[in-house]
Amino acid sequence: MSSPKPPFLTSSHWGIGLVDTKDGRITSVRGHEFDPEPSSLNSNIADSVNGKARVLRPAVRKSWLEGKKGERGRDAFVEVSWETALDLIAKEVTHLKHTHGNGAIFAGSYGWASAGRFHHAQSQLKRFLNTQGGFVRSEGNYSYNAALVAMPHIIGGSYRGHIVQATRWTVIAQHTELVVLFGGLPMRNTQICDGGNSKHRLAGNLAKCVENGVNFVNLSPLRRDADASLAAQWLPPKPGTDVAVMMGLAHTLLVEGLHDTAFLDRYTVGFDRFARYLTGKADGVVKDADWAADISGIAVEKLRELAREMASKRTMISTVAGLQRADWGEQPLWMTVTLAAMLGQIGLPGGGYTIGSAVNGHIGNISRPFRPSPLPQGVNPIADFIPVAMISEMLLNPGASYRYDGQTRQFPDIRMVWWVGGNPFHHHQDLNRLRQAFQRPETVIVNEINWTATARHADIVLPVSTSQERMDMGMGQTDNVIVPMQAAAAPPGQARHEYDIYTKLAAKLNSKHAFTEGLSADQWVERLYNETRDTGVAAGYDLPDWAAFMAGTIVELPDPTPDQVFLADFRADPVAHPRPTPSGRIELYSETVAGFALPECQGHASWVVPHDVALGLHLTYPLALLSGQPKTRLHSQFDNGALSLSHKIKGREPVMLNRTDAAARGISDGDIVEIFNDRGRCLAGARVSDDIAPGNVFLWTGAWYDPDFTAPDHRDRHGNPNVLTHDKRTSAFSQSPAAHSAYVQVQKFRGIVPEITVFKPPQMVDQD
Ligand SMILES: Nc1nc2c(c(=O)[nH]1)N[C@H]1C(S)=C(S)[C@@H](COP(=O)(O)OP(=O)(O)OC[C@H]3O[C@@H](n4cnc5c(=O)[nH]c(N)nc54)[C@H](O)[C@@H]3O)O[C@H]1N2
Ligand SMILES: Nc1nc2c(c(=O)[nH]1)N[C@H]1C(S)=C(S)[C@@H](COP(=O)(O)OP(=O)(O)OC[C@H]3O[C@@H](n4cnc5c(=O)[nH]c(N)nc54)[C@H](O)[C@@H]3O)O[C@H]1N2
Ligand SMILES: [Mo]
Repeated sequence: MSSPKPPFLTSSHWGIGLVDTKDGRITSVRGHEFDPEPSSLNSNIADSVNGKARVLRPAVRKSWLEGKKGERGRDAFVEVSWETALDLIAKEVTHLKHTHGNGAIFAGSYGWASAGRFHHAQSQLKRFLNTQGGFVRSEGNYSYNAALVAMPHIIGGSYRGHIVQATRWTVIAQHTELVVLFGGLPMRNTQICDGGNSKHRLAGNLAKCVENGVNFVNLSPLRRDADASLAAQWLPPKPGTDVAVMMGLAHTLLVEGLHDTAFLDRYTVGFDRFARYLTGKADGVVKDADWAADISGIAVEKLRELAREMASKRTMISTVAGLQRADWGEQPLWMTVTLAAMLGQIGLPGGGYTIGSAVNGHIGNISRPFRPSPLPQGVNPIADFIPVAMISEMLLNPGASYRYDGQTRQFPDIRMVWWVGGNPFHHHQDLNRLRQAFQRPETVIVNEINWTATARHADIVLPVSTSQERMDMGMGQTDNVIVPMQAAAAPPGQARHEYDIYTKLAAKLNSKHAFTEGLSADQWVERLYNETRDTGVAAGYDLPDWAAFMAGTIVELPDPTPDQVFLADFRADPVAHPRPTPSGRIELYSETVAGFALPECQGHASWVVPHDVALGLHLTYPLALLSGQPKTRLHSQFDNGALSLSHKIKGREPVMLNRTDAAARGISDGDIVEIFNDRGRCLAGARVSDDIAPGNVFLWTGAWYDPDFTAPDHRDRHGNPNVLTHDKRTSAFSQSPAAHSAYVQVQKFRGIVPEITVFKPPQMVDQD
């Protein structure tokens, strides 16, 4: 096979990239002409992979190395050889297996890692640990966990399947008159898709909607959660009140006889139970438009008008996943389905609902005709798992019991945590609590590209390559292309491919053949491609052979379902195509869920007041904190890259606040502010705007957590919202992350603005 020449092809969660190099170093990554609207996130890569924060050598926390406790996150590190680092790990794994068993190893290791089918960080770690007797895993994700647990009870089947089957925007452009957006349709979020987003199509599809006169209503605290081109009517609800808004709409439909009783009778169960609740017969509270207006702050006439308009037009309801990353996040899901069922347009072209419209750029835009082969992970002999967002809870409460999806379960007693391809000190809620939790295990191992806060909280840090530095094959979760990924540069310093790390470790632990099956990394990529090609050829597609593929072509496959309408088959014939629920129908009331006997979850959509409001914390901390996804990067990845840095204000992450809230606090655009509540505090840079409704602040996620241990509450210098969010999760129904429900106060920061330290490595010392 001829070796590829620059620019090298690569693939990332935000799209295909062309990598330029000079003297063996990556100098820039740009979009590919294949994509008409390439994401600008590529421009973060070059500076970051060459940045000061890069982990260049294996390192061990000094106290841990000396057998002392110390404090994770504060201690200095000692750089060691690979041989020493791997010997230490082999010794720990052996010790744990013999003393506590593999059930004491947690390798849930949640996170997005990088694109590429073979060098997928979590798959590599899990395959290795499965050759060693297994590990405790985590179940679900931070993106849409409440939907993963709740939707099978409500409409049946897997929620992952539902988003792949979402009604296409091209169908909406043709058939829909009104799109009602709960949480908007933030274009910043549609830049990405897990595993690859090779062609960005949403903007083009939305332009068709506009051309055809589709109307949009944006119910979100952020005006620009609906692109300006949509000319959407903006009705900002108070965060966490969408269920009340939807109930107010539902009540108007009901009392004005605008609901579709024929649809409800034929396709759903339990509407009577819900109606008794809606009208107050069940609990004495009438959930009418006045009630909803009071709770949400949206004018009552607007709600009544909107309900009537929705009933009179072909209406698509779109609810963002962000709404379920909030207190009682299962409820907006159930209420979206209930409202759509009352309108009776589910399964009609351009009618019904989509949940999670902007959770990635493919939803409603494209899917793929067949699945590529993943790296097989082997069999995990340990059955135990935790719901993904219970990491702190688990580490702080070994042996304690908890509820989840109707079950009562027990936490394992974890002694070792191994994290790869994820950044819990970015993604988890209540970082001060996570810091406490991370002091508990005997050993923490982190494989990282950069000295993230998570790496700084480890005992052993292993430096790894990035996807631009290795050969792989890219094919996203729903992408219809296969991308040859070429190694553009060698990993710097002593960074290595994770496959090579586990190969060495497996040799020390007598499982080398089980791990490698005798193949090198590149031979594995070839095997996965050939398996994928076989699947494709069997399905009737023409795919190049391995050598031709790797020599540099992007393979595009046809869209299997361009005219897809969600639940069309169920609507056409509910007997032939029943839903996989106990009744075979949409369950507006679920006996199963009612049987969980959870106080705030009654078996139908219910309104529950968010925690910080119920506790009265919003009286002291009056601003609702929204912490959606960043426009300038993927989560925390490449936060030290050019695009991400260019949006910072004096090095701090921007926080958007309304002009009146800023004026009331003497804050001007560009000021450094302190955001705080009972859980923590951080600095950020003020962006004063009319595009956010009063009473809210928006601090997107992903600024690398940079605690200042000399400041109150270990104040974060940088602007990571998770020092402010709570770790109570949505509810005992699904135990999902509930980041969007925090209340905060903001003040102008009058102290000396500290330097950001997290973009440099931690202190390195010699061993005593
Ligand atoms: N407040 C708040 N918090 C949130 C959210 C929110 O809306 N609000 N959203 C949540 C959501 S939806 C998500 S998905 C999570 C995302 O949380 P994460 O997925 O944890 O975030 P990333 O920054 O993508 O973390 C990936 C890490 O893997 C590293 N990495 C990349 N490639 C490799 C590799 O090949 N090997 C190894 N070993 N490491 C690699 C990167 O350097 C990075 O540190 O955040 C959640 N947190
Ligand atoms: N550029 C970029 N794109 C990304 C990501 C990234 O890190 N960077 N992450 C990806 C991932 S992993 C995920 S899961 C998705 C997340 O996709 P979403 O879940 O759609 O994203 P969020 O940004 O959390 O929320 C969307 C909007 O909901 C609004 N909102 C929040 N709370 C409320 C509320 O109570 N009521 C109403 N009506 N609106 C509310 C906020 O204004 C926010 O802008 O994004 C993906 N896309
Ligand atoms: Mo996510």
